[in-house]
Amino acid sequence: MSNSPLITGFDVRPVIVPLHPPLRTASGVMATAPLVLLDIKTSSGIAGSAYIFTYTPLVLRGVVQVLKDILPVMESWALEPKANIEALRRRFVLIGTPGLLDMALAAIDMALWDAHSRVIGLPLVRVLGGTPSKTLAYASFGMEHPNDAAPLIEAAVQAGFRAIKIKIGYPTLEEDLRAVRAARALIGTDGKLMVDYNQSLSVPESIRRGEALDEEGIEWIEEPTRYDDFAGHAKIAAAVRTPIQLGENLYGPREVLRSIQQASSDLMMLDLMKIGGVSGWLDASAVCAATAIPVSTHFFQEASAHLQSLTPTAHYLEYFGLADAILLDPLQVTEGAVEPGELPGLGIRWNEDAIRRFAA
Ligand code: SMN
Ligand code: MG
Repeated sequence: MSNSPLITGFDVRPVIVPLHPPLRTASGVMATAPLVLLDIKTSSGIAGSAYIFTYTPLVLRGVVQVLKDILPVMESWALEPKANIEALRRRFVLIGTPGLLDMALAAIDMALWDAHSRVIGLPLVRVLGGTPSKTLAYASFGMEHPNDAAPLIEAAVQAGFRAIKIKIGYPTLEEDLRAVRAARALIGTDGKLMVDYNQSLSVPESIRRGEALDEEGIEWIEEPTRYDDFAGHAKIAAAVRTPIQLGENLYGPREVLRSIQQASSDLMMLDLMKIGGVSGWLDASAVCAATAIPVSTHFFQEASAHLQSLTPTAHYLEYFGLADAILLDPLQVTEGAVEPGELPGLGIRWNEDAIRRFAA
C-alpha cells in the first residue's frame, strides 16, 4: 500500500499576460502570452502548480477544456508522477499526442512533480538526486528595430547577462547583418550572440545567409528552416560553420532522437512543455547525453533551471520571463547565470492578485 497522498482535485485557470515589448519573430508577432495555470490538489493538503504557454489565444480555451476533461480521470490516484503520466499516456496511444494534447499532458506532468516535491519538502532538483547548480543564461529578444533593441540589450548587459539572443530573418541578408552588428556593438567582442530565424528561410537561403553569418562570431543559428525538416537542417548544418540550434518545437524524446539521428543540428533546445514536462525532459536529456549534444532550454525558465542542474550536457538557459507577471518569485540572474532556488518543488508560487487581473 503506497503512503503517497491521493490526488483529490484540480484548478485550471487561463490568463493572458502582456508582453512588453511585443515579441516579434520572422514568423509572427506575439503581443501577449496566453497561459494555462494548473493546480493539482492532494489529500495531504499540498497542491502542485505548473503553467503552460499556448502561443495564441485562439487555442487557450481548447487547452483548458482538454485539461478539464482529462484531469478527473486521476481522482483518487496515488500521487506518483512517473506512474501517473504513463497511465494517462496509455489512454492516448491510438490518437497520438503531439500538439495540444502533449501540451496538456506536460502541464499535468509538471504539476504532479511539483506536488510530489512539495510533499517531500525539497526543490525538484534535489528530489531527483541532483544538486542546484548554475546554468549560463542568455537574454532573449525579438526582431526589435536596432534603435529599440539598444536599450533592451544595454539593460540586459547591465543586469549581468553575458549572452544575448536576437531574432532575425529580415527581408534581406543585409538587414540581418545590420541587426547582428548593432547587437555585437552593444555586447562587445566577449559577449555571446545567438540568432533565431524562427523557421523563416528556405534551405538554400539558410545556407546563403549562414555562410555570411559564419564571419560574425555567432554562438548559434536557431531554426533557420521549418522545425520538422530534419534533412534540410542537416544540409544547413553540414554547409555552415556556425552551430545550428533547434528543438523548441520537437514533441517528446522520440522526435529529439529522430532529429539527432538525422544530424539535423549541432545543438538541441528542449521546450519543457513540448518535450513532455519533467518526465519527458529526463528521457530527452538522457538521449542528448548519450549523443553528447549540448542542451539548452526554451521558455519555462523556473523549472528548466532545476532540470539543467540534472542535464549532463547542459549548455544555456533561455531567459524570457513569460510568466513573471503572475509569479511571486521570478527567476533571478546573477553574473549571467541562474540556479534553481531552495523552494520546494519547481519554484512556482502564484501571484493571485495578478492572476485575477489577467484572468481570461
Ligand atoms: C520563440 C518562439 C515562439 C514564441 C516566441 C519566441 C523563439 C525562442 O523561437 O527561441 O524563444
Ligand atoms: Mg527559437
